[in-house]
Amino acid sequence: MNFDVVIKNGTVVTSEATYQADVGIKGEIIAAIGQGLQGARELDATGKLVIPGAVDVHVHEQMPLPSGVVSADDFFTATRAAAYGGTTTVIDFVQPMGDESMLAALAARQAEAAPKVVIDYGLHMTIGPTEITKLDQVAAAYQAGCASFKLYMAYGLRLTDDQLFQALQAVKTVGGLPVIHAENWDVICTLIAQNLAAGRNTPAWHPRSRPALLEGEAAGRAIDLATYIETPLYIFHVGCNETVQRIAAARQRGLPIMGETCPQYLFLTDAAYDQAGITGALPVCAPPLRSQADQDSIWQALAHNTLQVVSTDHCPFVSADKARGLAAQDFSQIPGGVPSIEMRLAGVYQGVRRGHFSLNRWVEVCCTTPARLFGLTRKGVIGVGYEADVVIFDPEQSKTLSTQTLHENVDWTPYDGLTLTGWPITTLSRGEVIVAEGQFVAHAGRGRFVRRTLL
Ligand code: DUC
Ligand code: ZN
Repeated sequence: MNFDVVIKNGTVVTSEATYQADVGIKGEIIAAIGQGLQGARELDATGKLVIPGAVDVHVHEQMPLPSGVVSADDFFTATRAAAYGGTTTVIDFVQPMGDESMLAALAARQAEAAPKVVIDYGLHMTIGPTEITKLDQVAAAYQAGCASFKLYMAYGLRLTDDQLFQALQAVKTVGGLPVIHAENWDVICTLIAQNLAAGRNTPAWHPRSRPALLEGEAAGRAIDLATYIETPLYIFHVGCNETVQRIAAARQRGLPIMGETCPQYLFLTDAAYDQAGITGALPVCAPPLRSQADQDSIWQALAHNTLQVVSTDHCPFVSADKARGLAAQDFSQIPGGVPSIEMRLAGVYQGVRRGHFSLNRWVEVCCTTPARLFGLTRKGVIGVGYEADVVIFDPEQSKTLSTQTLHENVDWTPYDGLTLTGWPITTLSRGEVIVAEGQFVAHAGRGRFVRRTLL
């Protein structure tokens, strides 16, 4: 058999095994894995790792905030940066406004994404307070391919406990996966007000207004509601040991509770907020960065499968937008979010280099498990019949992160000066080379919406 593309002489790494083999691709599909394969185009991967395209299940592209500020990376620049970083599928969000139906909001979001996306994408459906009267639409959203539903316990989209309870019931009824932002919003609002009233208005007071203990409390409350309703629950952006402990306790009881962390919690700490001026404002995100002890706990939780996934919560705002919150002398007005979409795969690879976990676990948390949990049934695996989303990863190439070396559409990075060893050099999406030896060679609009269902 002659293949369209063969990746030759590489070390294939899956979530289960590591072995030398060629990967043969026909059209959009992996057609063979074996020795001595030949193809019209051959990519030499000698000395390199050949892994599934990475899956980032938590990104916010061109996301408008109520203040009118919009996150800086749009569907093109974010997915191009993702491709550079070895990510071949992202999942963003739909947020219905007012009395807009879930399906109308989905169609509008797809229309925004379609001309711009470079890689394949899915969408979570948001159930905010205005959707509590629309819970009869959850089935239609699921049928349309939004198999996961975002629930907030913070911000204007915050659901009260009774609303959260109803939303979890509705998602359970259709077999969807609820995903949750867990923080204690009432206490956060009180602490912000108290701190501002006392003149404590700098970014250093951002983490002090969002205590880890109460993030754990909120996660525990959500877990208890999900447990009572008998639905699985996936907890977003876990950055503190308190939430890790809640998830661990639930999993020890055999409950289907899952969690992700993000690179910012693996590489940064809350000391970043103590820096003067804009430097301390840039890394404002929620939940906030935590202590070194929390960071150590998160690496261990990934290693021991208390946390199953690393996503990014990629949501950068340019420094001028961050500066406006600072100028208002109110840390709570600094738009929250950091860029991580490009460095995630290489960042998590440092866990292999540092001895925290194996190559296979790295692939599991970045590629295979996110695909499996979120219904991307043909992605996240190097296997015959799967879509040929494949990355050639150079385990020895070092990259020092900066706005010059990254491709995100934002004028700062929280990882400035961080050197990572191991970097993706070539990325294929459904058999098409979209990044070749570090050069982006694809075009906007080639990505497809993936309709997801959970079996
Ligand atoms: N937290 C952030 O910091 N940004 C985007 C959304 C979120 O939950
Ligand atoms: Zn988010």
